[in-house]
Amino acid sequence: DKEATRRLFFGLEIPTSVKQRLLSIQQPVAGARWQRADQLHLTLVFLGRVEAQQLPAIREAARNLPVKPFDLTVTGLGCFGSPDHPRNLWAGVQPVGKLAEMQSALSKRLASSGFGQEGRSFQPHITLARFKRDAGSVAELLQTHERRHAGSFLVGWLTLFESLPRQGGSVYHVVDRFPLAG
Ligand code: 2AM
Repeated sequence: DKEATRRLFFGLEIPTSVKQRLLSIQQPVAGARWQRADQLHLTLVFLGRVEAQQLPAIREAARNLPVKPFDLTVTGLGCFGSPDHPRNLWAGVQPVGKLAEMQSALSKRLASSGFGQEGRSFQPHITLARFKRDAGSVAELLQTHERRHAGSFLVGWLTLFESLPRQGGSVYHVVDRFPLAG
């Protein structure tokens, strides 16, 4: 029953100052659906549709993750698809190693509680725009901004988000926050 499930994922919230710098690269590209400030986030683990009764186990898995808080820099631009046929335009982060460690610790906890994920490798990214099938090129935009820094922030917690489909793009609500305990 769809009504009884929620579409959930774990990720990072992005500070407002970083969001503002990310949004400032927006420019008209045919077929682009730019994300609004309130939609910007970084996904760590996508859970998909989850039943209410599974929530306690999910919360438990995220509690006291043995990872030390660390600084993350939002830098660089890339796309999924190709620059001339983009599907997703995103900002990258550095260092990826620390974040991958956190993602892997969380994944393992979730897996041992029975929440297996697909075997996709972790490609940390902050989606800035999504594109229709016959969208315009982002080659020039990528060239202009490929090394752009959007600021740094301290990653001190992970966030459980709910994704609500809405006209004009999904809306993301914070369900809960889990401080890192390393
Ligand atoms: P995206 O921005 O690259 O599309 C909510 O939908 C978040 O979960 C988005 O950040 C989205 O990534 C990500 N997401 C959606 N479906 C996913 C999937 N099957 N596997 C991994 N991440 C997914």
